[in-house]
Amino acid sequence: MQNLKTLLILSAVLAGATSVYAASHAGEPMATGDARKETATAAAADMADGEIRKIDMATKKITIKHGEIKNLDMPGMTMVFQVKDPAMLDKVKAGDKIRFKAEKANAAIVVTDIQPAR
Ligand SMILES: [Cu+2]
Repeated sequence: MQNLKTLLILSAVLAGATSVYAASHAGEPMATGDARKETATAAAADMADGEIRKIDMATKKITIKHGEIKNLDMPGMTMVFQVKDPAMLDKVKAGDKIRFKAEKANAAIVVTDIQPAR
């Protein structure tokens, strides 16, 4: 019975990840080939939920109240991130709900992708 429960939870998680992928990539051409598809799905699964608290154009930093960031093993919190490309800050504003990708780069954690949340 325990195994069945685990399987159901796992299925639900996988279904959720798949629908997030579909939603965030709507309008983009579908990747072709299994290898590319797996890479894209893994990247989507690395996206974390967040809400923008503050954008500092002068220092190119963004404050995000974020949920768990699985690829960084980080629980939810509010923190300041650097951004990979300052142009990313032009598309968003304080209060926006987003999905974003953050990666460790040297000693800093850098936001490498921001998408509007749906
Ligand atoms: Cu954090």
